[in-house]
Amino acid sequence: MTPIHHPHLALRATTKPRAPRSEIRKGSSAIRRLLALAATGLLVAALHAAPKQKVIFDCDLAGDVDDVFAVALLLTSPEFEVLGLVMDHGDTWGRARVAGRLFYELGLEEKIPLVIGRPTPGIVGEHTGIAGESHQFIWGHGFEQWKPASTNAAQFIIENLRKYPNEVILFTVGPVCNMQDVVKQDPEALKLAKRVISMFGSFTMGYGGAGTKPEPEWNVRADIKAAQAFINAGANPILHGLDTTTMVKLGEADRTRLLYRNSPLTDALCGLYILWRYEDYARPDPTLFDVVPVAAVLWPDLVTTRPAHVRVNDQGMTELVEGAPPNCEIGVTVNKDELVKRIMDRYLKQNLMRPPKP
Ligand SMILES: [Ca+2]
Repeated sequence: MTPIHHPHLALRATTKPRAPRSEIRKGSSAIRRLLALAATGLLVAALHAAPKQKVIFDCDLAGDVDDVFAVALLLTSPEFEVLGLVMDHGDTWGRARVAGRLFYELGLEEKIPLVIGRPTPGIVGEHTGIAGESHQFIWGHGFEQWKPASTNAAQFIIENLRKYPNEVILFTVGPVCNMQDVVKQDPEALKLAKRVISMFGSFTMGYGGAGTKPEPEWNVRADIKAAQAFINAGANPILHGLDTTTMVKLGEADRTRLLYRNSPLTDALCGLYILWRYEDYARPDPTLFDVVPVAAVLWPDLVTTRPAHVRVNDQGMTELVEGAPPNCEIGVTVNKDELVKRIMDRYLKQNLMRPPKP
């Protein structure tokens, strides 16, 4: 909101009573300015009163560490009404236990449904048996004060998209096994989302960033058949692939700030981060892939996208078919430094906690 101590207004306040004509004209311009400010204030108030954006967040929490940073951004953003947090891919029950503890620590377990998707192997179609635990699962070991929603993931997503047509943003930031189930059960459902926005694909660069070749991105590679069903569902998703995510890192200075903040949310982020560091592939500065789709909704000025036609081939490559009618939008650029600055503000300035017992 525009500050009350606007320098021009302060100047007018000191104007002498017997003002010459030019000063009177300036005075009327000050009134106009005041009216404009009042109108701005009304606009800001109207924006605050606007209904929250309904979202469903489908993720593979406790796999890579970026999911929990994305969930933290969702939970610290008053712009959103989270209809449900949905677990996808691998050991979905183990993931849900981690999410359940996070909700409990923040006092959210009665407020946001925790929905469990179909458990799967690590790489669907290649591995057999359900995927094993990651080190972050330790954070949920022995924690039983959580309860999943009574519906399965596909039912939950279909029911909410049909209940609120064109109102819900559906985020997917894991392999899209649940989306495949949605498409099978109700081929029209995804089209009822206001927008489907995903961390998905690799269009002009690989995990190494600019100058590296596109490669099969994990959310595609982990279940290629599901990825093909998803991209062919006619939902016109926005896809933030490696091109706008792989360069978004959380450096040491920011991790130290999270550590010193010492709130339930930041402690959870730090605890899960340090468990994640035991993974073979983990490096000190985590890549915040999954944060980008959420940040792109909060702050559209930080990203650019363009229409594209994407085809998922049988090796998990997301190929751009130039000249074909668009079936999605893809992320093109991201302002990574400003994005990290803004998400850090959200993480540090929140005070989410369990309400004390009466
Ligand atoms: Ca993920």
